[in-house]
Amino acid sequence: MRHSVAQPNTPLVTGIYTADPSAHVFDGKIYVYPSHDLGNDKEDDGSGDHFWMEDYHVFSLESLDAEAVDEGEVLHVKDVPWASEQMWAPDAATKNGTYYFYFPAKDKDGIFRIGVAVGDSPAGPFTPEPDYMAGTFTIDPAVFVDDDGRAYLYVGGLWGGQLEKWQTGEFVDAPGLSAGEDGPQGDEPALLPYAAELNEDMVSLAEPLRTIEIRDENGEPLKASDTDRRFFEGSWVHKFNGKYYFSYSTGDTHYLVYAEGETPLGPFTYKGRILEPVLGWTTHHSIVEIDGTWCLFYHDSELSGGKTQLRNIKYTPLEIAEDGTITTVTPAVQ
Ligand code: FUB
Repeated sequence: MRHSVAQPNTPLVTGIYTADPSAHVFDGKIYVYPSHDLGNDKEDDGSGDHFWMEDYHVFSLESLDAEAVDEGEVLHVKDVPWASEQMWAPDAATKNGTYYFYFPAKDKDGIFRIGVAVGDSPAGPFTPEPDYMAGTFTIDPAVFVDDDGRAYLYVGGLWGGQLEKWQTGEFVDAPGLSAGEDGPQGDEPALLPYAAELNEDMVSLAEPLRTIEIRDENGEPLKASDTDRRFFEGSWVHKFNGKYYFSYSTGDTHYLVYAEGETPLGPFTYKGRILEPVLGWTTHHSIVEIDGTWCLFYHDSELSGGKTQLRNIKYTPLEIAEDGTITTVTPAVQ
């Protein structure tokens, strides 16, 4: 497998297509947990069916200018008893020397759920739990472990991520409607991501998933029509100078943005834009401090010449002011 020496704003991995990078420092080493894009020829109809993934590879880097080493396949859909397809954006966390790999996939009924797989090493392999995490739905799991050891799971995605289908608390399919038409419109409050604290075991929810509030500068919920700022997918949480920052993708307007809060579960107030649109439809990220440098890991479609379903992960240093304000990054390739 080919891999590259890491440089800012340059594909970290060139031998396979990768997306949705969740980066962490575990045991003094950088680990990146991305999706593995295989792609297919389906039209982009808003359902996300053109994002085709069957397995996960983990990449490790000794430093930000070292080679990204492919640690190999760490989990495959065929080894997950409850999953049928679409192993989308994952994340990982650790507690007491054990590593937990969180991933979404469609269950046998075509409903996105969140699974967890467990291993002894950050490089995997990971053994999946026999069933998905009870009470989970939708996509893009991100796990934040606070300084006190308490861990929180964040999930959610519009359109192909199925959030619109959970508005009643039950899964209600709305065939015939195209992307976004079955969600709130205009001045109605936008749909929100969900989160819950995890149990000490890291493989189950300590409470039902609940929505995370994202407010505007007047304390009002962001509106459905506010597509430059409302949540679409790709949750991430980082802590900076005692405050919590919930960041996400705005999807069809292609920004990465962030909101600030006093607790891990919010409420959060919209604060600004992290990344301008990249080449390709999606953008999805993680934010992590590495040896004193805050970094944004993200993806674009540079290697495939702009094919949205064939993406590559990158990183760029982030400038964060003392008050938590992030300087907006304009990608080198747009
Ligand atoms: O990679 C598949 C989906 O595309 C992810 O789950 C979304 O966040 C978007 O990047």
